[in-house]
Amino acid sequence: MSTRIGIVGMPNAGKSSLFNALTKAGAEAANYPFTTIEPNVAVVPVRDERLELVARTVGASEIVWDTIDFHDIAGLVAGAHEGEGLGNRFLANIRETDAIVHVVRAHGDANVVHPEGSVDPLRDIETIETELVLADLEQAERRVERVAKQAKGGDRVAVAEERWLREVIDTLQAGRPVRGVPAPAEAPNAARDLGSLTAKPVLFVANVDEGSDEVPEAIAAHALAEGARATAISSRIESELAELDDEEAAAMREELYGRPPSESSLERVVGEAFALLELIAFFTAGEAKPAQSWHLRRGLTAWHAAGEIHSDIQRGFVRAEVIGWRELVDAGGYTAARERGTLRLEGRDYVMADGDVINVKFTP
Ligand SMILES: Nc1nc2c(ncn2[C@@H]2O[C@H](COP(=O)(O)OP(=O)(O)OP(=O)(O)O)[C@@H](O)[C@H]2O)c(=O)[nH]1
Ligand SMILES: [Mg+2]
Repeated sequence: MSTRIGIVGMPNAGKSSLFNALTKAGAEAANYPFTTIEPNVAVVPVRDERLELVARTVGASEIVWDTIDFHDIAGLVAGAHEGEGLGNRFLANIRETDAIVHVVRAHGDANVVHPEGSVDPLRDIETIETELVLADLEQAERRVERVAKQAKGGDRVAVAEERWLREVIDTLQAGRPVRGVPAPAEAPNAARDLGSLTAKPVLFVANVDEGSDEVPEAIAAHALAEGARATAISSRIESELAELDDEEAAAMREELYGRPPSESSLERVVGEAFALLELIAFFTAGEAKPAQSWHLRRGLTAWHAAGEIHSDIQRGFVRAEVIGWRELVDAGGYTAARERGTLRLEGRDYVMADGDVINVKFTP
């Protein structure tokens, strides 16, 4: 399943500009708050040079990129969890995402209205974090009533879940995120079923002035303290650069930043999101068939990889042929790789490595 990311932030912080840059999808970006009134979902292919080489080596018919879905929602203001500024409805749209990108206004362009009248990244971060906590609190209080009824009936999972939810409620009431309260072993799906926003990993994206690509100190320190990641981008410039072809964009970037950046700011956002989720890439590829990229949490096995590809393939898993992408390219194909001994047979517990090419043998 593709990775899903929800974009949050204050009105006019630059969420839709980032979204546009990521997708060139043309979601409306305009200089007044609450421009985004319908949730926008953008499907962004994650390009990977390694798969291009693998596809060419094995004579694949085409390339199918794995994707990230970015959900752009309207700006959140204080009171959003109660429906202020339509915020609550939008928060519901990102309950099922894997991670959150928190866009923080850090540019000083006086032409762009700030809903609070001044630029203050830490104040804005606190406003948004408070709204996420309050939205989770409301959700947890609603859920605990339902679970408590089941628990009364003696359901052991419900008993464990109810105990966990009461701890979650205490934590949220103290203003802290659900992230710090691990779900109990007896109710491993409790966190997922709550759809908690503050349990998700966070990437702060500082929306900085054109020509800068440094995360302001206050934001970096805040991210560090929370165990979150942070990166900087100029959303508006990036959304404009996204309209140009690659060569023009590279020339513009060099002019803006005074050096050729090794990767675009957008690639950095995607890369940071993957690092946040601790994802690695793996590939499937065969002659005259589509070559595909997939992503998996680091440390998971060939069996989990099979499940990403198809539940039937996971169910009937027998063994897997595995080879690092470079060994496959160096050998010039599967047959030669088999002769060289670089194509290995692995069982279901093999821990996947970044860049592995896998072919799962399964009984249908
Ligand atoms: N100078 C400057 N302006 C920006 C930047 N990013 C966004 N803007 C401008 O700020 C305004 C708001 O940007 P949006 O991307 O629509 O903001 P948003 O966070 O989606 O706002 P809502 O949907 O209303 O919550 C637009 O006029 C953008 O052109 C930036 O990096 N620098
Ligand atoms: Mg918007």
